[in-house]
Amino acid sequence: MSAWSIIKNMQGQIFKIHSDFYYIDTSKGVYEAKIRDVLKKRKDAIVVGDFVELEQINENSKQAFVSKILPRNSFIPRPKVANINQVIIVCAIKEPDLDFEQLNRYLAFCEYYKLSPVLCFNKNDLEGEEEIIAKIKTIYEPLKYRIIFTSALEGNGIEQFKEVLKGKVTVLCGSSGVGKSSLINAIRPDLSLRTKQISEKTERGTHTTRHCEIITIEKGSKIVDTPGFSQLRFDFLMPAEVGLLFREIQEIQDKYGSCKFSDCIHEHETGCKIQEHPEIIDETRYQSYLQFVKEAKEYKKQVTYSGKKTETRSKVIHNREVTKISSKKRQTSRRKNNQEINKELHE
Ligand SMILES: Nc1nc2c(ncn2[C@@H]2O[C@H](COP(=O)(O)OP(=O)(O)OP(=O)(O)O)[C@@H](O)[C@H]2O)c(=O)[nH]1
Ligand SMILES: [Mg+2]
Ligand SMILES: [Zn+2]
Repeated sequence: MSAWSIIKNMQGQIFKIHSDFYYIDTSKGVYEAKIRDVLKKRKDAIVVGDFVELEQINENSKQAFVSKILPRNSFIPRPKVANINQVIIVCAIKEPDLDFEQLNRYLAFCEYYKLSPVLCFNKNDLEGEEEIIAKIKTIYEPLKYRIIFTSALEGNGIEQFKEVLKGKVTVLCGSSGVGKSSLINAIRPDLSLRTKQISEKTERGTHTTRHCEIITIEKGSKIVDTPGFSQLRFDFLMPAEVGLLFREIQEIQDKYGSCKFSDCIHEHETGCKIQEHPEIIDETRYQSYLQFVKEAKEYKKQVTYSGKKTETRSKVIHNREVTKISSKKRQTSRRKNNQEINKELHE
């Protein structure tokens, strides 16, 4: 038996990936692992948060090989992370200026991936933004999103932030410089995560955090720090699906019935309930909606030309029937996808 032969199999969760090294949390502590050659082809398919099976090199070593990826409960592609059950969307009330469209984008993504979002408005120690705060409350409170205001710097709202994390695996999303790492440092100063120095300007495209990493806050609560990102686009679904990602659009239809045309995209069709009740949807939300529809139209055009619809590996919200792809078809294709990954991993 060679020194590299498998002693035993065990399971763990990847909490960090640095180039070819996978850091795995197991009941026996942290292991540093490489992936088996057969998995290399699928390297991109292995993400932080994945539960994996490990082959231990020998009893005393903390080095191992990842030999299998276990099925996921959830997955989001940007930031790439698996098995989370909550998203906190972090925005700053200023520095950088609050971008409502970006916020609506993150929210719609969460709805798409069926992950319950919490809105965290950070830097509320900065003064002179009462109007923004009032606007936030007017738009998002009626939508029943949980909202917290925090200051990572001065500590207000940090207890509430901690409360939200209890018992969950939470991913922090939000543009660069809004204070995601600073919020984690506020609840766990011992971690000393790298944050942008005050002297460094918050410029778009410069990221202080470079990798996703799962951090255990306390037993049962984990948080994923991620680099800021802003390139989310709705170019993977049909225009008629975008309305499913807006709670107020769903509410209007529940209250006043469906639009005249079943494929209504609430733009300028006749008999459109959304346009008949503009008081129910905030103007900035509606503008964001129209922008996302525009992106989805590009996708529709592509599909029409190529005749192929690329299936994404996620589910659409509220169990509503989605145009063209039935939920059953989605399920089989998701299952097939997982099977294919695992088959490839084992060949
Ligand atoms: N005034 C004020 N500044 C803050 C607050 N939180 C963070 N900052 C500052 O904002 C800057 C960016 O904070 P980071 O924590 O690095 O932001 P990030 O979201 O992790 O950024 P990336 O890692 O690039 O995605 C730093 O200079 C922080 O000191 C806050 O509550 N109030
Ligand atoms: Mg950071
Ligand atoms: Zn309509």
